[in-house]
Amino acid sequence: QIKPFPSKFLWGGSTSAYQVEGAWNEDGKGPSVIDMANHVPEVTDFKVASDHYHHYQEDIQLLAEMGFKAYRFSVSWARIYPEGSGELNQKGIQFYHQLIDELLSYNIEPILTMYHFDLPYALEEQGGWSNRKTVDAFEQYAETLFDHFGDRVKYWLTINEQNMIILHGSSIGTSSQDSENQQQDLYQQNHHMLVAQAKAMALCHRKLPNAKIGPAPNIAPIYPASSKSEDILAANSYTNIRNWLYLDAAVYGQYNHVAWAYLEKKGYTPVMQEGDMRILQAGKPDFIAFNYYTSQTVGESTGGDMDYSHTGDQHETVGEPGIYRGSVNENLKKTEFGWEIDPVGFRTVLREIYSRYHLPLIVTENGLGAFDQLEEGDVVNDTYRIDYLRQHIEQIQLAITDGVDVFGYCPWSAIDLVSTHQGSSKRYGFIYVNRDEFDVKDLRRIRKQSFYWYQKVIANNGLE
Ligand code: BGP
Repeated sequence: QIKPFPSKFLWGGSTSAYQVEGAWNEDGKGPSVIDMANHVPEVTDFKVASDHYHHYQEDIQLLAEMGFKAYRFSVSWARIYPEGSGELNQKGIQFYHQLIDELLSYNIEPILTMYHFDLPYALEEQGGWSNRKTVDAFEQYAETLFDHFGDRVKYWLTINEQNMIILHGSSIGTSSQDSENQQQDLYQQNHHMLVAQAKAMALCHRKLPNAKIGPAPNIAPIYPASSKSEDILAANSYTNIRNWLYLDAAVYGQYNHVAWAYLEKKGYTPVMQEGDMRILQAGKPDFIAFNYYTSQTVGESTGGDMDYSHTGDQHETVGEPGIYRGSVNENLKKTEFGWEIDPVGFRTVLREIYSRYHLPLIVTENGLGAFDQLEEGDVVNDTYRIDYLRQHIEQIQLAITDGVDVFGYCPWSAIDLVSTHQGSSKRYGFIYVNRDEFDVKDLRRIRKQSFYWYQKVIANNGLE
């Protein structure tokens, strides 16, 4: 007997500030690392994006029309603190006040990500996350958000995909500035983020007893490339390094021992200040949010060479000489962008996370990037997206039937926005935004087929 979705299930969708808002230098916003990064010339930059900053009312009205119960968005840190810390930008505060009020006027629950890749550039210039002072800046920023929005925002996410920032940081604007020991420096940044996150979680609980807060990593099930014991061991190593390092620190306030042994072996261990472990212990999450797109497959790596193998054109370059190497999973189909599609892996990972941490789960990203076609009469027939989402929603329901506590699903993305790596032709939304890679056109909003389909799913509290 398949269990139904819980009656208060948070059906929604996700975006992030730099990918959707545009208005990159308006109303006092400071530059972020994303704005200042060397941009690939072939794809859209983030200056205008979907211009949600000026269209948010229209956009939220459309989300309400779909029946959204929740909307997960991020606050641009550099809109609140143009210099990263110090002087507050009232216009930035004002914008998010309006956005939150607009959501609440439709009974849409705001789910607020505090930091989604777009570190204020002023902080980066002082060393970014390598500099311990960024922890203090984040704490000040977190407190400001709690003070201004804590009366209306119940669900808080700390850092989006911290594990991806560390494992693939160079493409997200937080690459290491220390050329001598880049990897050690990245794990130093990671440690600072863990401390910052724990402080924010503790502060949230002190200031807002009714609020709930959690981390939002990208979690994938890791498969061994074969049933060979060495491949299984490699998959286990990678799971600990990629997934549990981050969640163990967030939930248990401890470094995962397998990941720590790896850091020691490689000489990457972070320098800690006295009391850091107590800080990690003191800030605990109320739930785990995570993003899921695909699984990963790895086999053993015997080489000490830099043979960096990777999984085709999937966005992860996976490999650690002597430990694991990425491998293609021949059993899975791929998206137009080469990402393997694995709905069953979603159920596996929901089970894995829940059995490991016993905390309620919310999915904060999941979706399909594709080249959508705008047809005559403003039609976007994105049946491939409907298929992808349907298959994943089916697996959530099976996981719920397995006993996993899942309280929300916010696919990526609520509305078309600019992809982190591949411009605005790679679309994820339920709502089409009429723009090209370089021509922003009229930015008109168009309901895709998936919009009408998801509207029914929500109205039905699940699939037919
Ligand atoms: C996640 C990020 C999002 C989003 C998504 C899709 O890693 O949290 O910001 O970009 O991936 O990735 P892409 O835009 O590269 O297709």
